[in-house]
Amino acid sequence: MLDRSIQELESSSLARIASATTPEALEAIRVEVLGRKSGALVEISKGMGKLAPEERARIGKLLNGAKQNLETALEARLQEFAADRLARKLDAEWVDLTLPPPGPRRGHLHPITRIQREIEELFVSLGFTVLDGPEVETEYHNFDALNIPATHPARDAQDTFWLHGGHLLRTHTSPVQVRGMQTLGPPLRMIAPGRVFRNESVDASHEHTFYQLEGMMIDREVSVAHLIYFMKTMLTAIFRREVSVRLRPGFFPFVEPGFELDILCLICGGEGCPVCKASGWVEQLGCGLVHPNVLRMSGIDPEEWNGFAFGLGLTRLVMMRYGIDDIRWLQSGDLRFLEQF
Ligand code: 2U9
Repeated sequence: MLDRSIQELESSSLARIASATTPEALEAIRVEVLGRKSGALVEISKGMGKLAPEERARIGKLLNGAKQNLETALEARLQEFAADRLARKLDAEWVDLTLPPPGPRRGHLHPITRIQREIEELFVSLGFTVLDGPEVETEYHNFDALNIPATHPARDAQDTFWLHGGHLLRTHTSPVQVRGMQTLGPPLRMIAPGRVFRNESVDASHEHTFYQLEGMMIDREVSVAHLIYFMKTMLTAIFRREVSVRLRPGFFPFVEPGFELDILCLICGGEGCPVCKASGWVEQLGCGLVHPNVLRMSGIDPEEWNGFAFGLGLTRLVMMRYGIDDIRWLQSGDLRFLEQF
């Protein structure tokens, strides 16, 4: 008699456990069936008193077996609920980890900043100081001190943003170097990266605001050989491979002799291609030995000291490295463009 009621209770409880839909429903079954005080199993066990000892042992075993199975079934069903809840939670909270994280997106260094920092690190490792200076300059520091007299065409050509009061927006970073010569004095090694301004009509290869990097070394007995060594070292670092350079005569009021420096075309190896306009060489920068007038005007005796100087368009370098065909992208602020870097 007790056996059957135990088996019936067990099988009906197992069925109810299997069809329970909430942890609360399970808990109710557990209390009702396994409850210590008034659980169904306990009720049955109360009937064991009047049984023969061997019968009591047998029923006792049945009861424990039923109790074990029911507790196991309850625990397993609870685990299913937990797994189900987690699966729903994962579903609800699934995020495409390939998507950028919500909230502020990770910033990017602007390609110009990236290349400027590379060149700065290189020159600092070569004992150069990185100088900065005012973007609003005096006519003296931007022109006169650079041996560019008032009448000199370079002054006009360099369409300058003149400001009230005779100041101007610097057209090159050379005035920074003039200030460097005045404050640091020889011997000196310095570079001056930064923004420069030219009142030019904007198109795919001209901007009114662009970035330059100029540099110079003043010491005793500085020769063109020193100039070539430092330019080769810099360009090899920038293009991350050995470069061949050549100098061509070039005129700049602030250097004598002045040169245009070319590198052997990295695309065609000198054979001739559209990049080098079939010349095999690509112009990189202007340079030369600092004009004695420039040294003298900044208090440096050209009889005792001399030096080399160079200037390159950082913006142009970035366009070459990343194959950017329109200069206007660089100051467009267009995230689609900037996020590529
Ligand atoms: C001082 C003395 C000499 C810097 C120089 C160049 C030649 C040059 C251009 C390169 C591309 C400007 O951005 S660009 O258009 N610059 O070609 N710059 S020598 O000579 C100096 C500078 C400062 C005191």
